[in-house]
Amino acid sequence: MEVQILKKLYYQMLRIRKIEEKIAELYPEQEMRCPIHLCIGQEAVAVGVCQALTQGDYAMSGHRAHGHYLAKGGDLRKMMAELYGKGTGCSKGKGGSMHLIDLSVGFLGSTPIVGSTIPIGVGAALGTQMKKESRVTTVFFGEAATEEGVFHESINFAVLKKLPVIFICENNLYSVYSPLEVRQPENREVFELVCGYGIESHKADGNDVVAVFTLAQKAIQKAREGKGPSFLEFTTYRWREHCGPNFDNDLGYRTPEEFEIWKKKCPLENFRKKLLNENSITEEELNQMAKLIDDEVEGSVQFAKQSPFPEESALYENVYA
Ligand SMILES: Cc1ncc(C[n+]2csc(CCOP(=O)(O)OP(=O)(O)O)c2C)c(N)n1
Repeated sequence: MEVQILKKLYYQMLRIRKIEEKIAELYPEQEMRCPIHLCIGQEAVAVGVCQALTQGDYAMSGHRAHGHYLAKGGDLRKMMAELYGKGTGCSKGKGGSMHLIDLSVGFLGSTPIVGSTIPIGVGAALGTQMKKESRVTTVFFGEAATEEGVFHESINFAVLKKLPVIFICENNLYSVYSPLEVRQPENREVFELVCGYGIESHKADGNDVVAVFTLAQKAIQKAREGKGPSFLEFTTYRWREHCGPNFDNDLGYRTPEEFEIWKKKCPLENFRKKLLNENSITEEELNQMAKLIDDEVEGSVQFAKQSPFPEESALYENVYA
């Protein structure tokens, strides 16, 4: 793989990690008043998939959307402003962390109702197919969304119509505090279950950004050629609590040992070592990247804090019900 792409993959992952760590650091100030679901530990899925998309392609997500929004080309300053509820935010300050949207980069939106963007993504793909556009739609969701009826209806319809849509399942093992064991029969893999619908389905290491990119690239190419949808399951792990900036390994629903095992599988750290070992990147370049990102993050926080709240007169604008 080209060194430029490898560097880009690392840069994008580091950017998401640093932004989210900054959010975690600032959240206790209580100036961001929306709930936040951090994707620290899961950066490789967002980056690997979005690197294989073009700007004209579409992406949708759910409550854990920061990484997907940014990897798809969303504007960091607008995202930060959104978290602070400001009028300069990507959803004009009315959405918060779980309602990010930027049509200019094909990010059609994210919503917190689990599984709810899956049929919307399928609808978007149907629209592009009818208009004979070459766009591909990707929908990101957690493994708990596959337990919603709408997921099954959506897959069936996408297969039936051969839609250019890729279902991206980030399997981080938990639905809030419920592990897979209490939700699914033993040894029943999601990616195998969906094969019954006749969809091409694969599972890969979601902490290996190159594996994600490679698999996504193939599925996207296939969809673009009109050969139908794919389901991709990526195993990964969220480091922080389900909702909020803290760590929750003391709650008892997952063990500190398990957390340590997954920390050793850090998608950034392992990729950084690999790039250094194969001389694809130098320490100096890594330092430059870190500096560039730190400056960008700092600028975005200042922008968000200094931006005004939406005007009262805007209360009913962009509201549909
Ligand atoms: C329809 C619906 N049911 C329940 C919830 C409450 N809820 C919010 S997040 C979540 C767990 C989601 O787990 P998963 O989809 O695997 O994503 P993760 O949080 O692990 O990234 C639940 C049950 C919800 N938001 N929507």
